[in-house]
Amino acid sequence: MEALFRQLGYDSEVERDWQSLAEPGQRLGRVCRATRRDYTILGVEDRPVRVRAPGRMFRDDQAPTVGDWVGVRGDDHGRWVIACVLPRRSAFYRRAAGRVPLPQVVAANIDTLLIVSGLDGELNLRRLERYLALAWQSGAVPVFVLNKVDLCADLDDAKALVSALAADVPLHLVCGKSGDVGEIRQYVAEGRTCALLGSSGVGKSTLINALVGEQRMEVGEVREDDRRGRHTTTHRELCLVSDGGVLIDTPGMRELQLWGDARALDRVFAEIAEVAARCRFGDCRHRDEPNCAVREAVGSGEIDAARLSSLQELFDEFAELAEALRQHRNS
Ligand SMILES: Nc1nc2c(ncn2[C@@H]2O[C@H](COP(=O)(O)OP(=O)(O)OP(=O)(O)O)[C@@H](O)[C@H]2O)c(=O)[nH]1
Ligand SMILES: [Mg+2]
Ligand SMILES: [Zn+2]
Repeated sequence: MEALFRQLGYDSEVERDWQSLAEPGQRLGRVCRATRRDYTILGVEDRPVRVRAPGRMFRDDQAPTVGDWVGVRGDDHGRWVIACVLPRRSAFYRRAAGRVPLPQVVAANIDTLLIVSGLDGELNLRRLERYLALAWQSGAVPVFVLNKVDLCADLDDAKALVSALAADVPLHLVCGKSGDVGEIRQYVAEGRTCALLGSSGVGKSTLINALVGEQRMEVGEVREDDRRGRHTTTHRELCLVSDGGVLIDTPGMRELQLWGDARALDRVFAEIAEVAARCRFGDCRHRDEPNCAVREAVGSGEIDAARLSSLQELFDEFAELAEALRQHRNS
């Protein structure tokens, strides 16, 4: 059990949090799978156990997620139920579907976020910016992964496009199909947790299988019509790598609505934030304000116009979220 805990990432911080929360009879484990109110937990017994979370956790927005450390206790019927969730060290949130502004926590206690794209089609740079806006708020470190190098005619071009987007984010080109994933193995180590994020069909599960060295995750064909939402991976799942490390597979996310604070955009659009310091107004949105240094820089070619419109679009979405939250609180 001790080896399993180490592999799951148990360390002095988890130990300290657990000691301050644990009540007699409770046991500690880590959520490896979550579907609605059913959870699978590792570490409680010598095999994965199925547990339920009490309804109040969902009402209070305290629902556990994959990657969470949880305390479980036995109920009157001899079944395990989740009693508490340990504080999260990091968490990747997006806005849940629906009109009411609510967060959905995709995965918790992640060290590295592998944001995967497939090189079999056009790279969606605007979507990568959206991922980064959420990633920089998560507390985990984002890494870009371009998969399917075997299907790309111009790797240098793809590389240049993505590194121009974020010079401070590591970028790796891999081939899940042939198992050529050496570059990302550095993030998989004992006590470390990596989550793979990205659209359906980019090869997240294929990469996990290559890293684990066996067919642990189901892999499916790339679908022409992603809109029907038939993704191969349908739930989030944490899996252990035999020589150490934890990988979290996620279903392709079609909608990646923003959650959190617009300030995250300063980091995603660092080159614009730098020039914006010279705009006349501190809260300049670079639209029709006078003496706008950013619009001037777009005019001279110093700043890419597509980057500015992307920033403005994400900013508007954050503003809309803030307004929805305000109305929700007042209702
Ligand atoms: N040519 C090529 N195909 C790949 C590569 N990696 C994955 N694929 C294929 O891409 C398809 C989708 O792979 P998956 O691993 O199921 O993709 P996913 O990202 O997990 O998709 P969802 O689970 O739906 O989110 C499969 O047919 C894989 O065989 C690669 O490096 N090269
Ligand atoms: Mg998958
Ligand atoms: Zn401006």
